[in-house]
Amino acid sequence: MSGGVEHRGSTPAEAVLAPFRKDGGRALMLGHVHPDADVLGTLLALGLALEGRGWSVAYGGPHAAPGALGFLPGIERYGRLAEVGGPFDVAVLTDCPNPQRTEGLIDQARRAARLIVNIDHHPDNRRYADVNWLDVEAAATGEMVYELLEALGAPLTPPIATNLFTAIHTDTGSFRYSNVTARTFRTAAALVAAGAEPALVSESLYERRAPDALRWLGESLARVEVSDAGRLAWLALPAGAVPETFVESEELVNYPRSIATVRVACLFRERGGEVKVSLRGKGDVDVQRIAAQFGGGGHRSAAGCTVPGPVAAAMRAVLAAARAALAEARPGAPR
Ligand SMILES: [Mn+2]
Repeated sequence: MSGGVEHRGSTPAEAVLAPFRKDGGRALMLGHVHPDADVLGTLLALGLALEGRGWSVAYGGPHAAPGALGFLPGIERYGRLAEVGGPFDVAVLTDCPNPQRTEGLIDQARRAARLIVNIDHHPDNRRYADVNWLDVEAAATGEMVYELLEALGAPLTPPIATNLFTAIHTDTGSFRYSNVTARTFRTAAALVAAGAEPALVSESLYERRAPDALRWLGESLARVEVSDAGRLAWLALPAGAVPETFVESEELVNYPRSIATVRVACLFRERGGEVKVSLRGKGDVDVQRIAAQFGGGGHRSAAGCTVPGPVAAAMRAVLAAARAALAEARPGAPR
């Protein structure tokens, strides 16, 4: 799968720009499993920019967009794809480190598209495309697609700006995480100037809970456990404990993360025979290395994996790995 062009850094090279330079063409914007705002916002932003230049663009992936992101402009274009269709001049994957996260759609895309482009900020990206643009310094793929559209001279319409602003907003925890840089704010400022509305995005993301959601939140938070002198905290949700749609719409792992002394926070969600694990690190623990031990991936401070159930067995295995990571990490207060 390797052998394609690889470009690293914050500015797109000509090899990255060339596929999008012509006026008119056919493109596929291909998402991954359980799409979040970074993948959806970037696929929509790039797709809308191409549509503005006369392209015909198809959008979709193995799962539909979550209802909570229904406010993203153009989201009605995105849906679950059984087949990718085609033919396409180019198929684009954003924020997708591993092509297996398309659940097989990548294989159809390779047959249907003349060129596959991979745009991503994950350090563990597999470089699976014909053109691979990787910027591990970017807080979100949203920052990269902003640079791409600037380099192409594409107009930043309010719908495009809102998609990219939301992508950056969510991947930075509302501009709070350690991945935030001066560049993040410069990009966000340009997007707000172009029509993204920060208050509207925040309200759409965080203030649209159903009344029942607070009861489910209470049920969930009552399950938080803390150990290892406060350095390890987790929240385990056995199958059926709270509705799946509620869990999908909340970043529950942020609650154990919010404890002052915590350096590794975990969320365990049992469904089917599997347990989905979300990991967050504060300070000097690299949670990507914990996730990688179980076939998962992500970033230094935010990673995930899926391990076999039941939830008690998953917790034993992952918490043991987390304790080992804590023991290895430099002593000292969390940053
Ligand atoms: Mn991302």
